[in-house]
Parts: sequence; C-alpha cells; structure tokens
Amino acid sequence: MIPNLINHYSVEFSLEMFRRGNYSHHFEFKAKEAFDNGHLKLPIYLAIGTELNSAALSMVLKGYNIFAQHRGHALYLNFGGPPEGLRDELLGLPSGCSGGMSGSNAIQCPEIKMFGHSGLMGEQIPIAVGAAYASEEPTLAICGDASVEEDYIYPSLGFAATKKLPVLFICEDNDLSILTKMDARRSWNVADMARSMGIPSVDITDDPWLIAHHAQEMAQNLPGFINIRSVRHLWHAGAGTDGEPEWDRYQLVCDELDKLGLSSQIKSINEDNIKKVVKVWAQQQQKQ
Ligand SMILES: Cc1ncc(C[n+]2csc(CCOP(=O)(O)OP(=O)(O)O)c2C)c(N)n1
Ligand SMILES: [Mg+2]
Repeated sequence: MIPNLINHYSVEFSLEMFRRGNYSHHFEFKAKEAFDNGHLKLPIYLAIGTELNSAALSMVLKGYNIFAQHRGHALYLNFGGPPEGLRDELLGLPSGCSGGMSGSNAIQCPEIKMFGHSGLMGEQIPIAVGAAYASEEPTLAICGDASVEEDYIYPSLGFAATKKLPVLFICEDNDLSILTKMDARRSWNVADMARSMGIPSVDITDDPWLIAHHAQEMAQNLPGFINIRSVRHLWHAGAGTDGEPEWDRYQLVCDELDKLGLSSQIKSINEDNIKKVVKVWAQQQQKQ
C-alpha cells in the first residue's frame, strides 16, 4: 500500500491515462453492440473491466515489443493501435489489422510493435522471451491467470531470469479460466512462483496508478512480473453477462478523479471519446 499514490502523479498524467482507458471503454461497448446485433461472425473477447490496466501500462512503457493474448482490444487501442484496423478486423474485412482473418483473438499491429497470438494459451510468453533474447529490446509479455498454468511458461521465466532479459511479464488475473475459478485449479500464487525463479514480482489490484507505479519501477531493472487482480465484466467469449461484476474499476477511477476536482475534465473527455468512437463505427456502417 502506497498512501496517496494518486497525488504522486500530475493531473495531466491522470487525465491522459483516463482518456486512453475511456476511449477503449467506449470502443468495447460499440464492439459489444455490433456483436449483439449480429454484425460480427467470429467469437469476441472483450476487455470491459480491464480497460485501465493497459492504459496505465501505456503511460509508462515506451517502445516495447508487445506480446499478448486473446483479450487484447484495450491493449491495442491504449498503445496507439488505429481503431479502424481493430474495427475492421472484428468485422472480418481485409482492411482489418490481421487482414480480417483472425478476428478478436489474434490482433496485431506493426506500427505499435504488437505481435499476433495463435490462440494457444500462453504461447506468447516463450515467444516474447525468445524475441527479447534475440533483440535485446524491452518486451511486454501479457497473459491470463489460466495461461500462466501452461507448462512452457516456467522454462521461459527461468530463462528470462538467468539471462536477465528485458521482459516485463504481466498476468491479467481475473480469477477465471473461461468459467473455472482459480481455487479449483491451483494452490500456488504465480507472483510467488516467478519470485522463486529470481524475478522481482508483485501481486496487486487493478488500481491504474498502482500498475503505473510498479511497471515504471520494474522497467528500471527487468525482468519483472506483475500479477494484476482484475475483473472480467462479460462472458469469456461473446458479450453476455452473469450479473454484476465483483468491482468496477472504471467507475472507481471516475470517482477518484471526481474527488480530485476533475469532474468537468472527465466529462469533456468522456463526451469527446463517445463522439470519436461513434464516428469510427458509423464510418464502416456507411460503407456497408
Ligand atoms: C493450450 C490451450 N488450452 C486450452 C485452450 C482453450 N482456452 C482458450 S482461452 C481459455 C482460458 C483463458 O484464460 P486466461 O488465460 O485466464 O485468460 P482470460 O480469458 O481469463 O482473459 C481456454 C481454456 C487454448 N486456447 N489453448
Ligand atoms: Mg483468466
């Protein structure tokens, strides 16, 4: 616990982080609407509930090669991937960021150095480690709490520790493997596991200022591992819901910014982003 962490960051930092996460938030709801209306033919893996995790990472990690898995829309957008490319990918169009051939599952974006995912859970971790070894470039390797259970993760962590590779590992931990909670799957903690291999590790909530703080600190001396306790608001794939989420980080962040006296700024960011997102989706509807 770091008291008053939010006050360690400038207003500009907090508002820019909110602007990014807020854009992704609205984009995801438009994607959900398109899915609900039957416009998307492939499964969709929405990041509603985790939009601010990658917004925080994008604020402090610059120039990283990015390897992620299926729930990556917000990551793509927050790091600057063009929304039109993601929209078209979801719609299965050749102008999509993966040529319309992967859909939600395997988005990629050379402009932001984000590599696609094959669909095999966790395979991006050994690939990210190999890429960091070869390139010596800073690398962001993200997976879910179920994917870290795959056996190829541990040799990869061990190799990154031994070679002191510049990899920041993130586990976006929503306590779910599709529908199975963690306590039915394993008795160990992944941050402890990474630490036992010699990788500095923390296990934190999805407070975006806390994420930014730890990512920035770890980036000074990689490798590092952050487990982020998060909430998936909607189904694993698709856009349904099983009820109220355990917590709503997006709303909590709005409340924090409100307490800082920034309500008029967040209102205007929100209105501006809604207009932008509506326009992006409307452009494609006009073409169809
Ligand atoms: C090796 C492998 N086993 C099983 C699957 C089927 N599968 C796809 S996603 C998933 C759960 C992923 O959970 P997690 O990594 O925690 O990510 P989340 O969906 O919770 O964000 C499973 C079991 C797969 N894609 N690959
Ligand atoms: Mg999970």
